[in-house]
Amino acid sequence: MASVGTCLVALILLLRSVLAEFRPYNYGFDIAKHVSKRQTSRPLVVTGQAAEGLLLRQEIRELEQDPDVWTLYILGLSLMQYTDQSSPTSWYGLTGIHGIPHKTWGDVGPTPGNEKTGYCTHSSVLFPTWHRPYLVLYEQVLIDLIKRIAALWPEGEERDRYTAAALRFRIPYWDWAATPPSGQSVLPLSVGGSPWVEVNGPSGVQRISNPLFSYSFKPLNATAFLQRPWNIWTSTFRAPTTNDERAQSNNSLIARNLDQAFPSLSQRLYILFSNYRNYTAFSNNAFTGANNETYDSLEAIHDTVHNLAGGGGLGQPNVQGGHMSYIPYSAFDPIFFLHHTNVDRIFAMWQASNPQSWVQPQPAALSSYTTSRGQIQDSATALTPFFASDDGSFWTSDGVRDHTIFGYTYADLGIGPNISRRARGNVRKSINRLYGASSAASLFIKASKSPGGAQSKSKQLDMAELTRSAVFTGDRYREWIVNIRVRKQALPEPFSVHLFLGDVPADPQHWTSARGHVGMTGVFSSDDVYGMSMGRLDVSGTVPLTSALINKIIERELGSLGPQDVVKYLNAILCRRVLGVSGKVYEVSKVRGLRMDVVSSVVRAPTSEEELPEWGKMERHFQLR
Ligand SMILES: *[C@@H]1O[C@H](CO)[C@@H](O)[C@H](O)[C@H]1NC(C)=O
Ligand SMILES: *[C@@H]1O[C@H](CO)[C@@H](O)[C@H](O)[C@H]1NC(C)=O
Ligand SMILES: *[C@@H]1O[C@H](CO)[C@@H](O)[C@H](O)[C@H]1NC(C)=O
Ligand SMILES: *[C@@H]1O[C@H](CO)[C@@H](O)[C@H](O)[C@H]1NC(C)=O
Ligand SMILES: *[C@@H]1O[C@H](CO)[C@@H](O)[C@H](O)[C@H]1NC(C)=O
Ligand SMILES: [Cu+2]
Repeated sequence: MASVGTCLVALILLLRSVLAEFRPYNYGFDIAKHVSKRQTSRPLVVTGQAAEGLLLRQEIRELEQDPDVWTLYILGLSLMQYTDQSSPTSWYGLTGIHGIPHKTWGDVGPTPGNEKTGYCTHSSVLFPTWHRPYLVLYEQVLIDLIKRIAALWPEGEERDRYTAAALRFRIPYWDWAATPPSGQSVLPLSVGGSPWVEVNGPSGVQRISNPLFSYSFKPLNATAFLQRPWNIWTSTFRAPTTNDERAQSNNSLIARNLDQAFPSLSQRLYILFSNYRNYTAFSNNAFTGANNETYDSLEAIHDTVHNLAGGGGLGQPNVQGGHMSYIPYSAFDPIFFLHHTNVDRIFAMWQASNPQSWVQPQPAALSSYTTSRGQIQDSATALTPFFASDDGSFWTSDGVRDHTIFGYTYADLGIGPNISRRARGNVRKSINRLYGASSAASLFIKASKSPGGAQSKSKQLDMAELTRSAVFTGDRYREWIVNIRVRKQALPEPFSVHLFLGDVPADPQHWTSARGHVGMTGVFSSDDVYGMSMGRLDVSGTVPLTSALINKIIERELGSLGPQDVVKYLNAILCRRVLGVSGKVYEVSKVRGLRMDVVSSVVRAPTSEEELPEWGKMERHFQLR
């Protein structure tokens, strides 16, 4: 009897946790229905929260330190996900703006020929600016839900607390390039740790499905989801374990890969902030030929994170990537907005450092719902479907240039709308602190702060002393980069290019953990089924080599960062691989338009935290074959 009883208890517990995966918070009445009824069909104007003051969008781990705000965030997301899919402000309605289901939002119809794609703009000068009002719209809807939820607590001290907390909320960002707190992964536990979460609410503590872990379609519209497995997967996945209905997310795999990737992402950001002064080059990954000194971009770095967050082919053999790895499906995964809020933050930081450079007219490289390839896009192009006012006008890049008009900012900028010299100093400090660690520049800043002596106990300083003469000549050193350029649609699936110094394991599952893995860049392409006309577009990205080379100097495998040593060394040892997000390894010579060059530039190291490295002209050394 006892064992039957134990089994029963175990069964009930199991059932409970399975059910919890598909359970919203129970308010005691059908709140989701209530919410969708109140949402009217007139165009929703993107206003932001300026009327309520300027607040910080915080890093997700920081937001979690404010338990009341965090509770409301989880409840708000959950409610949005359980709001009827036909509502334009439901999770499905908002995330569906980006790609699939290729549906008109807010009565903003398609231009002829572009019915079979989404509104998002990629490989375009509008990439950073289009996503800005998109995030504001999502933030605004979420804040509205949060305020309503706070009002549902019975009158009293608790309700007052939550009502006050609702006024402190702005959407968080996820910094995938900063060193995570000690003992933690780059992937926050709140996002990848568990499919369910215990949360307080107006009816007490309940266990609900974790709205940051995945989104479950309610229900899945298999007609709108054009291909397998999208039309059988009823929720979003990261590094799915199978291609069929039994799929589950493997977040530990995502976490492992992000932990191995962040030093490279961090170097790329550091270079982006110090050497990219032209908005056109900074903003997007289209390779035009005019930008051949600057192969990287905010978008290319962002693509790499998409690739990794979906699984990127680095998981189980023959299993494809999850939603984040594919443009048309990526926005459904709750990590999408966390990622893009960080992209917006990097954009704002870059703007503060480069206040003069802005959107210049460029032909669109891809089609979107309201844009045809080749159409000229400029700073006054409508960012559809984001209404700026009741009269039906849309936001433009010029209109969203100053993000503070929407009532949010980021701590890295210092609070306040003024992009002043002080703000620029703050930004540079943040950049050095968060992303400078893996750069030779940081060794120089540290070394010049404490020249030798007692403090040089830190490992990094010792390394600095050891490698100083091999790396620096005065305050100059040489940065090494691999420039990568490829046809966006080179392969039938999104893919990534990986670089290694030395041996490459046969199984891609072991690539990122291989000793010689230097970095990767992701190409976020998509099939012609998704109507973006990627046909002839070339895109570019980079993999920085400098910190890997400095490690080789420390290991005494390499003499110096000088071209006479490095070129010979790289020629002998640098290997590349191309990996589809399905886990398929492609023969490099068969990847259309793939060209990779090793380049370098002499850089002047900064002497204080308020400066960034100054880059010289890019020199091309050799092409990888
Ligand atoms: C499902 O998707 C199809 C194709 O996009 C669409 O015509 C149909 O209205 C959708 N069904 C629902 C219930 O939204
Ligand atoms: C998830 O990925 C990890 C790391 O690659 C692997 O060890 C583990 O077996 C995977 N889990 C599942 C359920 O496939
Ligand atoms: C920025 O780059 C674009 C495209 O390469 C070019 O047309 C423009 O002149 C550049 N702007 C400046 C200020 O150099
Ligand atoms: C950029 O293009 C010019 C002209 O084709 C060439 O001379 C130069 O080496 C290129 N620079 C790089 C970094 O590839
Ligand atoms: C903004 O910056 C300008 C130029 O540095 C300065 O003159 C002005 O006083 C600043 N305004 C505020 C509100 O800080
Ligand atoms: Cu994206």
